Amino acid sequence: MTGPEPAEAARLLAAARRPVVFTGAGMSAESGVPTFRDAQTGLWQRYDPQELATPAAFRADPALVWGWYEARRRGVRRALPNPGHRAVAAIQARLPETVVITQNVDDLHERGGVPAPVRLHGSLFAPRCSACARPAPLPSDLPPHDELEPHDELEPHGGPESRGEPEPHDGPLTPPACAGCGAPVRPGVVWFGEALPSAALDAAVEAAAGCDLLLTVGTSALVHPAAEIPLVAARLGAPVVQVNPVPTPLDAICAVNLRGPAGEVLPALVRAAWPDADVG
Ligand code: BJW
Ligand code: ZN
Repeated sequence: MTGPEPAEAARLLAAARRPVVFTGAGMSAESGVPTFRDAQTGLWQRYDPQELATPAAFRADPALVWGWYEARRRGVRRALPNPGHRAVAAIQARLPETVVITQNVDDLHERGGVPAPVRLHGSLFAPRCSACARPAPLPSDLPPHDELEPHDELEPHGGPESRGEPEPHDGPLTPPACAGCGAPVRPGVVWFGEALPSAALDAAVEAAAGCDLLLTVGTSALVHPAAEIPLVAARLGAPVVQVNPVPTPLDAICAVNLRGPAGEVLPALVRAAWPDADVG
């Protein structure tokens, strides 16, 4: 990184004691996980959120919705954390009071070394009953990621899907029935019109209100209430540093805007803040 903006961001990070890292889909883009709203590649360019990401959509066609989320879950299983995820882990390793808040439903922060991110929009890996909310087991289509042999490890930038090859079982898939009440199991994510998990939202607001730096990475900041988290930090006087290749509605409140991909900007930022940092 060169120029005054990266140097200022590195100075703010080096001075922080309780940073918040707030992430969105762009954080995982370089791992091959599609974002939602990017032109050409975003999921909402190809799919209608009203038909896939609302409670009404699931009621209308549970197999369509379950099949789509299962295909995405399999895509995430093939993805690997990128250098940006590892840089976030390096920040938390350096500053143990760091709180990582993510809107992402993948598990790449965990696999990248952040054991317990605050999850505002749930997870692809926590299905539950659509009626009684009882947690349901994940369909056992593959061995757990930890048990993959090295030669089984799939490409970081997407597998067959990204090469345009058909996915096995892509398409509608009848969801399993809840072991308790028999109702269809649903993905454990937060759809439009649903409340965010209150413990996660409370933890996020508290962390943003108490932080001394908020680093927002790879989010369009269009989806509420998550998009308000950086605003809480800014309102209470914490500097906000944004990492995104393009402008967002947060630009105006940011002390520094670092235009670029997270997988390049974050490792450079960490190295600039702490020259001895291990960012892989
Ligand atoms: C890179 C990069 C690289 C690319 N490096 N960067 C106030 C105003 C207006 C509307 C509302 C409001 N309050 C609530 C609403 C309604 C609604 C909403 O916000 N709608 C707006 C879209 C208009 N919100 C809700 O419905 C929420 N619920 C709610 O409000 O409930 C109220 C309630 C209370 C009490 C009882 C009942 C109800 C729920 C929102 C749930 C969002 N769910 C989704 C889907 C999750 C499941 C799934 O995965 O399918 O969450 S939508 C989708 O958007 C997903 C994401 O987490 C979320 C945010 O997207 P994100 O992460 O910002 O991705 P993108 O694609 O938008 O942006 C990517 C960015 O990365 C871009 O900027 C790129 O440039 C950048 N990038 N490559 C760094 N390499
Ligand atoms: Zn049930």
